[in-house]
Amino acid sequence: MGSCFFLVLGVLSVLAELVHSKHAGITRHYKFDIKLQNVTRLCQTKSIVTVNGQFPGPRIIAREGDTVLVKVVNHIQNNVTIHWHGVRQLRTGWADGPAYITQCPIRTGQIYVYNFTITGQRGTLFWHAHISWLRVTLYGPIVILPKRHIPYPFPQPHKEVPIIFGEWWKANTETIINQALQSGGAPNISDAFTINGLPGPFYNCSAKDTFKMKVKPGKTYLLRLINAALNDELFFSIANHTFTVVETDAIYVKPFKTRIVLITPGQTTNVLLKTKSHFPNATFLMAARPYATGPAAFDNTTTAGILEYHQPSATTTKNKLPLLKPALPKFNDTSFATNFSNKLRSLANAKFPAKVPKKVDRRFFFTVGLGLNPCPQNQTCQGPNNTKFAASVNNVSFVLPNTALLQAHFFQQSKGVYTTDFPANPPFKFNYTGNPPSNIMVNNGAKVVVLPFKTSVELVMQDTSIIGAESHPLHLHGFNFFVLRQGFGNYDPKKDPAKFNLVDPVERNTVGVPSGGWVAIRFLADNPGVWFMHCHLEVHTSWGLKMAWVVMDGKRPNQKLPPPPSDLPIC
Ligand SMILES: *[C@@H]1O[C@H](CO)[C@@H](O)[C@H](O)[C@H]1NC(C)=O
Ligand SMILES: *[C@@H]1O[C@H](CO)[C@@H](O)[C@H](O)[C@H]1NC(C)=O
Ligand SMILES: *[C@@H]1O[C@H](CO)[C@@H](O)[C@H](O)[C@H]1NC(C)=O
Ligand SMILES: *[C@@H]1O[C@H](CO)[C@@H](O)[C@H](O)[C@H]1NC(C)=O
Ligand SMILES: *[C@@H]1O[C@H](CO)[C@@H](O)[C@H](O)[C@H]1NC(C)=O
Ligand SMILES: *[C@@H]1O[C@H](CO)[C@@H](O)[C@H](O)[C@H]1NC(C)=O
Ligand SMILES: *[C@@H]1O[C@H](CO)[C@@H](O)[C@H](O)[C@H]1NC(C)=O
Ligand SMILES: *[C@@H]1O[C@H](CO)[C@@H](O)[C@H](O)[C@H]1NC(C)=O
Ligand SMILES: *[C@@H]1O[C@H](CO)[C@@H](O)[C@H](O)[C@H]1NC(C)=O
Ligand SMILES: *[C@@H]1O[C@H](CO)[C@@H](O)[C@H](O)[C@H]1NC(C)=O
Ligand SMILES: *[C@@H]1O[C@H](CO)[C@@H](O)[C@H](O)[C@H]1NC(C)=O
Ligand SMILES: *[C@@H]1O[C@H](CO)[C@@H](O)[C@H](O)[C@H]1NC(C)=O
Ligand SMILES: [Cu+2]
Repeated sequence: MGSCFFLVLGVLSVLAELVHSKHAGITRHYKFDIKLQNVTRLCQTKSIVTVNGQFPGPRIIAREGDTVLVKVVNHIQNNVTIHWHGVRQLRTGWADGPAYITQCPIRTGQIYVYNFTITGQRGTLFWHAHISWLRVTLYGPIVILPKRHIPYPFPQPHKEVPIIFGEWWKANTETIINQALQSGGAPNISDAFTINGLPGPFYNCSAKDTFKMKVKPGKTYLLRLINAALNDELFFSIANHTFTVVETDAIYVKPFKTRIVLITPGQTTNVLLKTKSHFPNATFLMAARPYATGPAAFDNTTTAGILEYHQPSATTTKNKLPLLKPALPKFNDTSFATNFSNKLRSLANAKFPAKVPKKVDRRFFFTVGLGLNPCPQNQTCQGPNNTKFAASVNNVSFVLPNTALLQAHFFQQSKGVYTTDFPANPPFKFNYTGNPPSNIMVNNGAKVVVLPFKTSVELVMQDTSIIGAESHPLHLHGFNFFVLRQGFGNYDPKKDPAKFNLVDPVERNTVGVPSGGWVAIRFLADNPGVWFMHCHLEVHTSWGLKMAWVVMDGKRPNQKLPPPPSDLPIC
């Protein structure tokens, strides 16, 4: 399915690379046909939305400095957009993808060419649909290799293997989220998690749908881990093996060893896996299951794959080898999560400096968490006490407009689309991690923060215990940020800043706001456009845990957002 096409593309890319100077990047062309495909999982055949009939979708492979052109053709009845998650999109905000933020949807029969250059990033990212819940099956890896002749800052791996986690529902997920938003209740939880699209042996009728990674003894493999699940952070481990974490969100980190990785939706983590030096007398399971902190029910199942050693001499019979299972933390092991997050540090060396903003122009304090909306008068609702579930940032539950914010901004037609009064601080103070206030109703609207070009921003995000404390993986479009510190309870603006790490904080695009705690980040707003920020638990995004930053043009021509491409979809 399309593999021949991609092989041809690959050969053309290599040829182009040979004739091209080693400094400038090349242009890589992809075509994404959005179409339905019948797929069988968990004893059931289901029609799912795919790119080119593939599930998971095709890999985008590029080098740092390359331009990527993806022609997306929508052959299905749903509106579609694609987001290149973590790609900075320097002055190419029109190619970012979130529906009604940077573009109107690509409608049935329409075409849109995403055109962006990968600058200053190398590692693993991923692409996914960015409208409603279509990303449940519309996702795939983005592999960004270093520039030619530039080595990794770690041993060259024998092989590189993307491992992309997904979440699977037997029912139609568009029906599920539409039902939930209508009724006000929580959406139905998933039936399985997947590794490269396969649930693995712990589910009914699923043993044949198990990801197998064949390895040789004594080699180093680079696993490109991606969490593309909708609603669940995941613990991941391989029995009897240790990982060395070398990169997160396409930024190198100081290497450290761990048997278990925690990865939130929206995060990517590159790890080195050194295989055993001799053929072992066992087969090893790799497994992932949720880290779940919230009050709601969650999918408490385990997805698994197999790490299979290639036998040099076929003496032992494979089937008789014992199958070893990895030990994973308890579903609510927040101390593991905290220890793991605190180990992540930027390389912060001469080649890969950590450019932490040292001065701060604007400080923001955002509460993130759940809330409620009233039930419409003629309806009964399934949220608590006949209400509708909502979620908010500083008590604003974001409502998507019916045209794109970026167009409204660029053409100075914001009236009736968005307002610029997003609060820099919570509208009322309370003990955020203690007893919630009596009124937990949210405000609804499309409010943004406007930032002059190159504003240096410090943002503290504080979880609330409204309805229940919960870890929220917040994702920022258009920027990486530095994670200065995290803590529990209420952030203390007098004491906590003294403990900020301004030397080697990890740089990323998605960070878990700790359950019942806070996280402080900094970023430099040097990319003009409109940039979405939201919880990457899709259920919370649907409930309104999202907002946008409008970053104004700078004075110089190369500090301005160019006009939109001529094929940009309109509403
Ligand atoms: C999927 O299966 C259904 C029912 O068998 C069939 O009608 C449909 O044409 C199939 N779709 C595709 C894309 O193969
Ligand atoms: C992609 O964008 C660049 C400018 O950033 C432009 O020069 C080029 O023509 C565009 N390519 C296509 C196919 O639109
Ligand atoms: C969600 O779950 C409820 C309760 O089990 C069920 O009645 C409903 O049909 C489910 N929704 C979908 C879309 O499957
Ligand atoms: C598998 O099927 C059995 C028998 O139908 C059922 O009891 C069990 O709950 C199923 N397990 C899962 C994980 O779905
Ligand atoms: C795997 O780990 C277990 C527990 O640490 C140990 O008992 C066992 O010997 C190991 N097996 C192999 C083949 O490494
Ligand atoms: C391999 O393991 C099996 C089952 O645990 C055992 O019977 C066999 O003796 C082992 N072989 C070797 C060479 O260790
Ligand atoms: C999750 O499943 C495990 C068994 O796999 C069980 O021990 C545990 O109690 C379950 N936890 C919850 C919160 O359902
Ligand atoms: C984790 O969940 C268990 C119930 O399965 C509960 O007893 C325990 O207190 C929870 N731990 C934390 C840290 O919340
Ligand atoms: C409730 O009233 C609104 C406005 O009058 C109407 O559009 C909607 O269909 C009604 N919903 C139900 C469930 O009756
Ligand atoms: C629902 O109402 C009960 C009784 O008034 C109250 O104790 C509870 O906190 C309410 N739940 C929520 C989520 O507001
Ligand atoms: C906030 O609430 C928590 C949990 O109830 C409590 O331990 C803490 O002392 C409270 N903090 C303040 C400042 O009241
Ligand atoms: C697709 O998007 C357009 C523009 O926002 C909207 O008018 C239309 O109703 C949407 N169509 C569907 C099927 O959702
Ligand atoms: Cu969330």
